[in-house]
Parts: sequence; structure tokens; C-alpha cells
Amino acid sequence: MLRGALIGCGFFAVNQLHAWRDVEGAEIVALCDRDPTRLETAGRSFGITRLYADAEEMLAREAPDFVDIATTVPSHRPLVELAARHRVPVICQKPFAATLDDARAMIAACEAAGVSLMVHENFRWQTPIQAVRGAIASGRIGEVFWGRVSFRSAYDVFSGQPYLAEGSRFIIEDLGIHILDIARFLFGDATRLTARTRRVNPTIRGEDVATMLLDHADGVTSVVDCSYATRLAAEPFPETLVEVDGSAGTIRLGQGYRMVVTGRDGSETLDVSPRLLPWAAQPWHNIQESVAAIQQHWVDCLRAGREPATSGRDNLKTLALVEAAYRSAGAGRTVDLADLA
Ligand code: NAD
Ligand code: 89Y
Repeated sequence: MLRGALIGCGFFAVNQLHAWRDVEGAEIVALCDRDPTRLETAGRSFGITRLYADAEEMLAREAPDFVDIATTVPSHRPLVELAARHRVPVICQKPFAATLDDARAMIAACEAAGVSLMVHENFRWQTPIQAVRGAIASGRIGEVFWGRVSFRSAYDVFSGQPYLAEGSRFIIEDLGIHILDIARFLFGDATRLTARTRRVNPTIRGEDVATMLLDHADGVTSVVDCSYATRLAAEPFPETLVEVDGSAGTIRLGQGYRMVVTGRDGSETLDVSPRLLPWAAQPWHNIQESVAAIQQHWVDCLRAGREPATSGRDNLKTLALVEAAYRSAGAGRTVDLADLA
């Protein structure tokens, strides 16, 4: 059994701690948070007694087999570098880093220390997204030439995560990063990106609407659009909707986790709903199930000595799309991803 330690017992870590109880082959033996109330609440809720206010002290005393960083972005680089100094394999929440330079330094530190680094980029692990990828791989729709990955909602994310209202960057860095990662997962790496952004909600600092156009290396064109300013008859949070056109057919992942696959042989409608895990609650259950999936993937990779799908190296390409989107929207021009390499 791998012994893990977790840093950051806030809003989202509760999901990670529930999922760690279900994952086979690992358990969390120690927790760290510099907020004593959050630390004690998490320790009590999950029956973990080894509690630390200081991450360095925890790593030195516990020498865990891995550390799971569930803090917000400003602490990601120092904590990943701390893990590397202690030669502890590390999972880091998204957004991986505030800048591409920080991300590169974090990857280099882990490589130099010889430890595995995975970014907790979980949306591609959602059951409906895996189903779309499976349908593309089946060949039924032929060669993909166009796609759209869309997340539009008016869900109040600020009550649970108040810091999201405070940063100069909002939806692309926080949520669009997942949607861009899904576009990479489905259509391959992108070469050029054009973006337009807007702030509709006057009470927040950053942009809450983003529309992006991507050229992918294999010739696919995709549209990635996100909004937290879109009031709909039925609130879809946190569903990502996907459209894929291929030479022989189409895939439509619609609201309510309904996927329609159309090929030369006709159409098939599938229910690709996520499971409602015993500790999960709607509407978050789609995200919560993907947390359990990515954490199991981490354990399987660590035991087998394999690089995780969303390793630091892989996630640098998703982070580059985020940076490209802000540069493109700021300058009003298309950004070549090679210019960010
Ligand atoms: P939060 O502010 O609620 O919790 C962060 C906790 O980390 C706080 O309790 C804080 O005291 C602690 N902390 C910060 N720096 C620390 C340090 N150096 N040492 C010890 N403790 C420290 O934040 P949150 O909403 O839980 O978000 C955490 C991360 O999870 C963010 O990066 C966010 O983007 C991400 N997130 C991911 C998903 C997903 O689906 N992958 C969903 C929501 C949030
Ligand atoms: O922080 C975000 C995330 O990663 O998924 C949804 C979210 O909680 C709010 O946008």
C-alpha cells in the first residue's frame, strides 16, 4: 500500500480525500494545511491523525511515497519544488502554474530529482469525455475534420471558490484549461489559436466568457467556448458538451449525458452518464467520479513506473494554450504555439 500525504485541505480537497479512500493501492496517512481549522476538520472527517501546519516538516517526518498538492496556484511551484527536494513523487492540482516558466522549472526539478509529476487535470477522465474519445477511436465517424468543445453555464462558482472572483484572469485559467485539455485529448496538439474574451459579470475582476478557435496539427479545426455568464432553461453545470464531425459521420454529446453517434450505418443514442459514487452529490458527481479515476491512474502509473497521461510534460502543452488564449485576446491576433515553446 502506497502511503500518500496531502497538502491543502480546502474546498476541492474534500473530493480528493473521499476518492483516496476508494482508490486501490494507496491511502492518505498525513495532512497539511496552514489553516488550523481546515486541517482539523479534514483530519476528523477522514480519520487522519498525522496533521501538519508546515509542508516541509510533514515531508521530512513522514517520508511519504507521494504527495498530493491541492492548494491554489500561487503555492504550486514552491510546493512541487519542495517535493522534488525531498525526492517525493508529486501530484499538483490545475492550473499547474501561473506562468510557463514556472511550469518548466517545476518539470525540470522533478526530472532532476527522478520523481514522477502528474497534474490533476481530471476533466478528460470524465465518463462522457472518455466515451467521445472511444467513439472517435472506433472509426465509425471516419476521419475527424472539425470539433467543438463547449462549457456554458451561470452556476455560482464564487460561493465555494471566492478567489475566482478576485484574479485578473478567470475563466480560461480556471475552467477553460480543462476544456482546452479536452480539445487536445480528442483532436491532438494545436499549432495556432485565436481567442476573444469578455467580462459580463460586473462583480468579478477577470473574464467570464471566452471563445477560441484552434488549428490542430493533424488538420482538425476546433472551437472551444466557455462562459459563466450563460443563463439557460436547464442549468448544465458542470457538463462539457462536444460536437465532432468526421468524413463518415458525427458525434454529439448533448446535455443530460446523451451521446448520439451517427455513421454510414445510422444513428445510435447512448447514455454516457457518470456514476454517482456513494460520497458524491449532484451536479458535481461528474467531476467527482473523474477525481477517483485520475487518482487511480496515478497509483497504477507510479507502481508500474509509467508516465501518467497528464504528466507535467503533457500539461505544459495545455498551459501553453491558456497562455496563447490570453495573448491572442489581448493583442487581437492569432498566436502560433511555436512562439511559446
Ligand atoms: P481553497 O482555497 O479552498 O483551499 C486551498 C487550501 O490550501 C487552503 O485551506 C489553504 O489554507 C491551503 N494552503 C495554501 N497554501 C498552502 C501551503 N503552502 N501549505 C499548506 N496549506 C496551504 O482552494 P480550492 O478551491 O480547494 O482549490 C484548490 C485547487 O483545486 C485550485 O488550484 C483549483 O483550481 C483546483 N480545483 C480543481 C478542480 C478540478 O476539477 N480539478 C475543481 C475545483 C478546484
Ligand atoms: O475550479 C474549477 C474547476 O476546476 O472545475 C470547476 C471549477 O470548480 C469552477 O470553475
